[in-house]
Amino acid sequence: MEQSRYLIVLPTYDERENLPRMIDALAAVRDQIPMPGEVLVVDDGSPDGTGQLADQLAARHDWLHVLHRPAKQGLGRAYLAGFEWALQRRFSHVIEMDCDLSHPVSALPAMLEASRHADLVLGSRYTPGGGVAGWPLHRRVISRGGCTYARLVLGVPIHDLTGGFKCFHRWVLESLDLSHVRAGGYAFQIELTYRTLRMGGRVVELPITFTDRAYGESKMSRAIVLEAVREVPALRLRAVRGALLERPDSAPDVSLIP
Ligand SMILES: Nc1nc2c(ncn2[C@@H]2O[C@H](COP(=O)(O)OP(=O)(O)O)[C@@H](O)[C@H]2O)c(=O)[nH]1
Ligand SMILES: [Mg+2]
Repeated sequence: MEQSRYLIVLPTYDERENLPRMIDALAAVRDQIPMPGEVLVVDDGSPDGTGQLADQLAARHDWLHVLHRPAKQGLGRAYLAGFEWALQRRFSHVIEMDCDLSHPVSALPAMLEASRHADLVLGSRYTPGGGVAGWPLHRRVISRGGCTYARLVLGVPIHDLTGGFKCFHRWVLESLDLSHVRAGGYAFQIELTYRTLRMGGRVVELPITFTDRAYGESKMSRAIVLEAVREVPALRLRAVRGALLERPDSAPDVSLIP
């Protein structure tokens, strides 16, 4: 790939109030990011009209695109559709980011800078310097507990395994065999990071402060938490059985990428 170029994938479901704010913030930070890039909104037919609003915004910004999917299928499926879209085009880096302003847009330049020396950069709440603002106690406990549980069961030195702000090098997504990704919610994030590590990918945690959404509703549910509780040991088991792809020959030396 001759030039580095990022794609930010923004999954949306009923984010009418957040989307324009998010796009304004992304427009403002573009100049500070050390490579050119674009943004893809993946909307699952939001009843509140987020998809139509995204189309209107895309008419104003040539770097903004919209993928419409007919029904709500969960975060994981939306990301997989976004990854496929990215891999069909010439993007060298693919970023996951929530569209509720919880992930700091101001961290994007540092994230892409860090990606020069990593195959996967995680925006991390639980590494020194990171944090969470505005979450009630029960959400803090679920999130911290979930990360510790996953870290111990999988035996990996990662502090934030469930976060949804991360930057993949293209080769990682090309090598992961995305058709075999099972999980949909938090477990989706855990699965992708774990499989990247198993493949020999270099994973770096970049401290970020996560801020609870000011508008709209969280789509977190009991089912999403339970899926993670179930899927984490299942993932370890698949790894033990050799059912996860490890160390493909295709891994380039990322230090060669300018
Ligand atoms: N396209 C799509 N986006 C979703 C779906 N579920 C959640 N999202 C989006 O994923 C992001 C994170 O979801 P959110 O509810 O904020 O999760 P939380 O931060 O863990 O509470 C937000 O931008 C949501 O709009 C879904 O089923 N489809
Ligand atoms: Mg959120």
